Amino acid sequence: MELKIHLVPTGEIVLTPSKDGGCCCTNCFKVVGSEGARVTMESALTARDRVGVQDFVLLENFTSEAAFIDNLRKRFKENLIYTYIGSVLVSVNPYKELEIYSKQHMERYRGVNFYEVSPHIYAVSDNSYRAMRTERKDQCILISGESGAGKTEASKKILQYYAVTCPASDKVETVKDRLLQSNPVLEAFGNAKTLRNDNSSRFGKYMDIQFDFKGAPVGGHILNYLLEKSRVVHQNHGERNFHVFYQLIEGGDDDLLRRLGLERNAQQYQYLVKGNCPKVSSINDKNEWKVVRKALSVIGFSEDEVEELLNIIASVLHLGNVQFAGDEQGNAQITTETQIKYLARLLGVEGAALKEALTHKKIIAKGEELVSPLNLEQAAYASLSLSLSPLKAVYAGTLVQGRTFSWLVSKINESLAYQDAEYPGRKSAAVIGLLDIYGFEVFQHNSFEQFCINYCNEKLQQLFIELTLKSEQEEYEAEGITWEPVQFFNNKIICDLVEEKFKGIISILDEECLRPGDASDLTFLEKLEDKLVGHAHFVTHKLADGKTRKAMGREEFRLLHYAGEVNYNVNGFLDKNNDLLFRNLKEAMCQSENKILNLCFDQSDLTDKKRPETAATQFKASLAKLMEILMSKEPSYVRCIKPNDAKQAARFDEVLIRHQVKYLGLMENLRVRRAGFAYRRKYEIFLQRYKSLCPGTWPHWNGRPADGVATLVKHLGYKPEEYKLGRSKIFIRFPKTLFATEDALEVRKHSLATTLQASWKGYS
Ligand code: AOV
Ligand code: MG
Repeated sequence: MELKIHLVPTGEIVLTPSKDGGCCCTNCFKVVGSEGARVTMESALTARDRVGVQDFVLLENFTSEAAFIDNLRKRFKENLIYTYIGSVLVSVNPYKELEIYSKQHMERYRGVNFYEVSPHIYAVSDNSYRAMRTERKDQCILISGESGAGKTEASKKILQYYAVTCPASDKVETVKDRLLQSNPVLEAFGNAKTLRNDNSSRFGKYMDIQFDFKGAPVGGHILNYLLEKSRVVHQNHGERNFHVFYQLIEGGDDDLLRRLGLERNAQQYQYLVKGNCPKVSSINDKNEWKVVRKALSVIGFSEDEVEELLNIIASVLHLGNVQFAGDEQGNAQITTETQIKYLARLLGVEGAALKEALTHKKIIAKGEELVSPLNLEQAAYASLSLSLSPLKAVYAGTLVQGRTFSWLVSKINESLAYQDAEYPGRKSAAVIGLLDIYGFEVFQHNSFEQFCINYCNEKLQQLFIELTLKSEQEEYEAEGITWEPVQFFNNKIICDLVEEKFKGIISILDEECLRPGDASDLTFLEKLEDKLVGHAHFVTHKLADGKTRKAMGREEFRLLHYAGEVNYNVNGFLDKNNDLLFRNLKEAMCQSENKILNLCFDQSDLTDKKRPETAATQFKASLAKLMEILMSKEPSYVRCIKPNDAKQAARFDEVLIRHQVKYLGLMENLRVRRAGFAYRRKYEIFLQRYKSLCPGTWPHWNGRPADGVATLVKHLGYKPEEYKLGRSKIFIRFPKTLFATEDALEVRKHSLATTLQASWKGYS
């Protein structure tokens, strides 16, 4: 039988059956033997070796990537998915449920210092919470890692931790519920199955959790970033549309489906079968539908609003099934009356007006409206394989989805908004922000969306580099300790390549979008080649000397991202960046009786002469704002690693993991952390942990903690080159010094426990 020996700080030895092998704290080691057997200190220490070190800074060979990976592997094998690099949490996706998220586990981390318990997402949550409470400073937790690495799961665990452990009252309970329930709703409308992840976030999310002066969560606010709208009309092979469509079709009751004119068969809908995988084994759409319906009610959506929302969802599906044919003159005609009938009813528009909008082009020239029918052949020619009319339906579909999603977020924000009953208008005391964006992704075919997603990841990586290095440097300075800077790859060069004014890819793209005449995706690529050829992180089939690179397609450019190379196909870049809805479709939407659409498309859309900013420029501006928000807060980091591409448990793909360790800059992170000193701790905490090792400090030290630590380390025989005393912390240079102290502590606890047991025996 497998047992755990649990050496608690008071010195007792507790033998408990090991459940899933998961370690519950730093002092837990799995040992093999029968219950009641005597466990020697040596076997306990050997067990500790087996599970590796819980903080990479304690690795003896800290510059070795092999040692790093080895430690990660040892821990992963033991289901220890969390490891620190100082205060940064590294998390490896276990791809299976672990029993480490119970209420008891949460309690174990409450109010406890980082290093007293084993690494956990709850430790990071608790640490941020306590820092917010004691220092009254806003916090943020930045979760990064590639698609499928576990960011969204981590953010949900953090939210659950606050919901369970923070002080409560009736009103707070409502807010907690709403905060938690916002997840299933946003995931239904904004997540989808991709090749990388069955529940991939297709939008970026930053959520502020607002706390009052007593530390209770009292409100929240969500900022959403660029939804991958194009998914609504097209999915790559093996991928799906947003979950909500399948949930509705599988889970909606018969009456509802009848009202919406939908059949309970996803195969019927063009927009649901492009990826040829409407069913996914890991997803139960029917059950999820129930969860989402309940969540909508908890958040405070009225029955009418839900109905209007579902009308829109259903109409997107009908829109996808509208078909066109050319009449004798070659003009586009709609051949599917049923769809128009449903669309008219669901959207609350005139059927004739909708038909007209889908088959005609309207332009305003010199103040005059010109309406002309769309010619199917011309249109087909103009947009290659797609004819223009369905293309308009496509536009309507994506825009409706995009705007509906934004409406959904604003509605959730209304419901989460903090209102101080005594002092209306008073802001919450402090916030903890959670950032969960779409992870870096590379597919066979990468388009505008991947370009934006990967750019967003570059920005986040840059923030990580700046803040970790900067804060490290600041800490040494504040403590009056000299250090040597570490070389690292700064990805600013790639961020500049994308976003720099006039010279960057976004500027060049905007220029092409605004240029009248023959601007196309290919002319955009030519412009990129002209301006960027020779850049260290930009590659196309054209070489600087005018020759061509054979291995690359003529419609592609490659960016050498911090996380790897990605080839982007320029097809659709201009359209997606322009993000324009045809005027007559816009008019039709503005006339809609559907209240949500009415809010999403208002008349100013028609009268506003100013050209709206392009999608990429809006995204760039919103990211810049996000960086400002994050910079103004105290950050904590969770770096997520994906163990394999097969989404399987217990599979540690070393090549894949090594690649992530490299691009996440974890080795540099570790080196910086170790540049001077492997370990640092506030005097109070250090003294509390080790005071039993020195007669001068045990059981109490009455003077200044700094002097107590000085007495303690002198007694322990620390050599002058092994440590430094800063203003508020002790800095220890080598892990072995700390290991020796930790071992001494174990021995001390052991002997204390033996003494205790001996004395108990004496009583019995
Ligand atoms: P992501 O957010 O990082 O990808 P998720 O958080 O959605 O990745 O995780 C992907 C899947 O891995 C989840 O659906 C779970 O099945 C599993 N998983 C992740 N973390 C855990 C955990 N701690 N315990 C158990 N299973 C886990 V993306 O949104 O695609 O960038 O864009
Ligand atoms: Mg996610």
